[in-house]
Amino acid sequence: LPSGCRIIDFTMRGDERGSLIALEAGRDVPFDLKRAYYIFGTQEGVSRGFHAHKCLQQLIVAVSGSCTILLDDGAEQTRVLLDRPDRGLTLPPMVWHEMHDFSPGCVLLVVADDHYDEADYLRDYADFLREVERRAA
Ligand code: T46
Repeated sequence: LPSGCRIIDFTMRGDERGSLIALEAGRDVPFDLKRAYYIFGTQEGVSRGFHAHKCLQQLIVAVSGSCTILLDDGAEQTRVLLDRPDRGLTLPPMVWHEMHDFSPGCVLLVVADDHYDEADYLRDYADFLREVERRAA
């Protein structure tokens, strides 16, 4: 996995009624949460993402269904299957990510350490690579 990307297995609060998972800042999620959003109803054959963040830290969970996430730190690409509601993937800044192969009914829950800010996105791959090089210099 790219540096800063981590798989986190959540504690299941299950009983005979079913399951519950809680995401608490500093305990289950390694940053303070300011925002949650969820992605659902993705049309068949559609891919999403295709950007990196300059500063934002996020954690992504397939709470239902599955998809593949491609992670790219500018040097290497890794594919991770998100297919468990009890497992999250941290998405640090400066990792280009693309979500592919959405299963029907896939619901992705994402928590983030800041509010939505379009200025934090690098949506052009060449710009992303330039920023990777600038930060390495
Ligand atoms: C990310 C991946 C995993 C808002 O107005 N507020 C929000 O909090 C978000 C996340 C999006 N938007 C608007 C911006 C666009 O007009 O919703 C629209 C769809 O967003 P976008 O095309 O960026 O969606 P994805 O699925 O490509 O990317 C999203 C997140 O934006 C992004 O931060 O890391 O999921």
